[in-house]
Amino acid sequence: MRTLLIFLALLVAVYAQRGFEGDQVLRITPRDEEQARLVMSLEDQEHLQLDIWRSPMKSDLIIDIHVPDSSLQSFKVFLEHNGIQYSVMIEDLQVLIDDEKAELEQMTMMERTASSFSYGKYHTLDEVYSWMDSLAIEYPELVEKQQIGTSFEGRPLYVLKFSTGGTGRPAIWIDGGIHAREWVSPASAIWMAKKICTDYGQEPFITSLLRKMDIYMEIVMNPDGYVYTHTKNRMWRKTRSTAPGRKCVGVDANRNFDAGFGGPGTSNNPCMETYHGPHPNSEPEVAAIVNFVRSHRNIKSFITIHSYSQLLMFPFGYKCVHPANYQELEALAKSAVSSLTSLYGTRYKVGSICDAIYQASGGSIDWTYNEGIKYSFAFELRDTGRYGFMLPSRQILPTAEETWLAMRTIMENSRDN
Ligand code: BHK
Ligand code: ZN
Repeated sequence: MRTLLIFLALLVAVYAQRGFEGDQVLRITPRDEEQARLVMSLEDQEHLQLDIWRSPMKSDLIIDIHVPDSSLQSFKVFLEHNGIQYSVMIEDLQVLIDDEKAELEQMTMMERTASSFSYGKYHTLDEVYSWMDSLAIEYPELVEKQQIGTSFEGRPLYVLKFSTGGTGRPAIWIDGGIHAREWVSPASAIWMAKKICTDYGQEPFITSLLRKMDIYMEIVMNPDGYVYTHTKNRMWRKTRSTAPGRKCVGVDANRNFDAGFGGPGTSNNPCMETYHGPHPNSEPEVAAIVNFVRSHRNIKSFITIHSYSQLLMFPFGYKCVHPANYQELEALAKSAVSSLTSLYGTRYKVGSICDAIYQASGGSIDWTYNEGIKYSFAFELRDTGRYGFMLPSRQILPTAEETWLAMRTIMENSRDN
């Protein structure tokens, strides 16, 4: 009997999804840097299990923080005791997760019979990977799926190559899903991939661009993490790598590149969300990009897609120094964002990573910039915090459409320079 109970308990532990019942996301508005520091210092209190969704930025000190039900009381008491203002942004995180899950599992009759794909919904990794095959079959002259590596857990890392032929053409790189929980990033990249296909031969911009350049899209940069957000913990950010003697799982892939590795804005604690990993490129998902970029040698523009905060950023993040072509990057970013805003009025901020948010080392675009890719950009898509990482699927299409306008501006510019 006892062994049976232990066995059942283990079974539950292995298969259960992490629950977020009663968890809240609070928006904290510190009065000054002192208060912001005080709140941020609580992240080290591991028993509180605080999960920072948005760190204080240069422009405003707002902190969004996911607080588990178990520490909610004491955390609110702490804030009130210290006179720190906050509001509840998400009342019960599990409610949003349940809604999203129900929607994900509900497939319309049309999708089932026509095996078509809903661009306005979130999808599992399996669905994304079979959609890639369908796209390559539907547009054989334009799209090719290539494997650039293997994830820590053994999943293939795929890029879609959009090309009309030629050899050694200059190229544009776009990646999504480096952080697992930022679901609108791969969802938008999927829509953009389809957009490229349907517009080619119809619309002058993309048609002429693809006569000169190739586009590579890695839709899900961190597939292990992505699967984990679907099966175990919706709020997972990092990779899923482990190492002997390491207490916690995963590395922040956007701290693992060789640009100021281990510097400000990273953690050497493997249990933290910004853990930089044991050494640069330790993550196979990062090493795959590094090898790809190095061997391609002719990438003009490298664009990485995150969420959330509505920002368009460029180097540097590991140091607070402006890059040589700062003026040009800033002007280009402003023009890209004004095009984005023209569609639905969504407002973005632009700037170097350090100016726009905070110092953060080991990020992909700092490394690519230092490798000579002068048009290296990072998007933070919708929203500004109402839903954060739980952006409802009804916002996927408008997000993708507006982002595409900014993307076009950047691509056009890197083509002509
Ligand atoms: C983006 C690109 C380069 C450096 C930092 C960032 C901000 C990003 C991060 O890595 O901390 C914030 C984030 O995940 C939410 O998308
Ligand atoms: Zn991110």
